[in-house]
Amino acid sequence: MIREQETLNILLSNIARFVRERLIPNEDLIARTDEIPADIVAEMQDIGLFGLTIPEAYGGLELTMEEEVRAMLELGRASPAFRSLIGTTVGIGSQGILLDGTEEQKQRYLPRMATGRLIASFALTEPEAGSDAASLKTTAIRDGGAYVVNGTKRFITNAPHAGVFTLMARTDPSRAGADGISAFIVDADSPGISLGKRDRKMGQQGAHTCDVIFENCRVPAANLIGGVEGRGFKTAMKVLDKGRIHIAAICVAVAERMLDEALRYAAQRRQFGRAIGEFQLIQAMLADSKAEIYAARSMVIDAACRRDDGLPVTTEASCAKLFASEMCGRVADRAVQIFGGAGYMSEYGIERFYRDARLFRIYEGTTQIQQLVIARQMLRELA
Ligand code: COS
Repeated sequence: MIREQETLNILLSNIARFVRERLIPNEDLIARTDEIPADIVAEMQDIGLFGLTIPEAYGGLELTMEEEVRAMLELGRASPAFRSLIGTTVGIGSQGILLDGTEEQKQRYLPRMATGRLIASFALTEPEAGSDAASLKTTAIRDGGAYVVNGTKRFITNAPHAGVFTLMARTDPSRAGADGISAFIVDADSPGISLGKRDRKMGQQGAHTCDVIFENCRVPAANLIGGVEGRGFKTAMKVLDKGRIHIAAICVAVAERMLDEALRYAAQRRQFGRAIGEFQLIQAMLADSKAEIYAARSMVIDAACRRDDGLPVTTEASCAKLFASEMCGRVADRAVQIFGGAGYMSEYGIERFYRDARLFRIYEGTTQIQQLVIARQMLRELA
């Protein structure tokens, strides 16, 4: 639940101004250079964007889920690369520690994450374990006061900048599925960690991913999240429940931005003697987009409020992520269509959003995984 409307309004208007004045004007530069300039990163730190979800006791802003999605509905109006930079520290990289970590672990890591000086990444995916996360092969074998980690993690967002990884690894290789998996906090400068070269991607330039390779990397036993083996898969799933609501909010924000651009274009672009926005076939695309955005926005806020109420949200998070990401893809396609030939040209910027948005249907669980989660939950409830 929103705790203090007035404070939240100030935060939201600060983010909106930052998006308008600093991020949007730099989108093109970031797309060309594949780098977010250091001064913008510093401003993101100053506004507190890295600490949005971290409790006040550890130096963050302690936003509720509803407040977090409202913040993302603002931040997400700029290129998704900006959100990506804070996304893992605000979300999947820190939340495992927050949800299941010991007090000592929280005190050691969360305050530095809240300032944005320590970037957290989430290391679950592997070359042969993507959607089937429970089949991961990376091992963490106990050896005295440490675990020895071996394996490769793939497509790890923010790995090139990370100071710490939330790592899922198999502590019990005799158990093939989820039960043998544990979660660790691993300092990125630990001996035995190396990074692959940065992945070249279809879109979201400025957001960086790469492989993270562990070769006999010793992780102190004190860094086992919660101090208990075998709980890492559940930690990851709980983290993803929350992350999926966050991503759904970003999908809504990106769709709103694209629709704004398409609407403006339709109002000024003239063909056959009048603005193309006067043609009903263009209006249909605008109207369908508006209605679908409204539906997704309502879903996102509802799922967030349910989580704040302490209700289970696995189904709602997957529904919101599924619908919002697919909706965003449709809106991206229509926006390019409304722009016509200009939509295909880089200088108009809309093709960049079209490419950026394609990732939403894939990461933090593909559309097909969301379908599977939703249907399974329904069948489980019936039983
Ligand atoms: N919250 C808490 N616990 C959960 C959970 C959730 N959301 N989802 C599953 N679990 C628990 C289950 O209850 C089960 O525990 P028990 O055996 O004690 O009942 C355990 O975790 C294993 O779950 P399940 O049997 O459902 O695992 P599966 O391997 O069959 O499938 C899916 C799990 C497919 C849902 C999972 O692997 C997944 O989400 N994959 C996509 C991964 C992903 O999103 N990757 C993106 C990269 S990270 S950016």
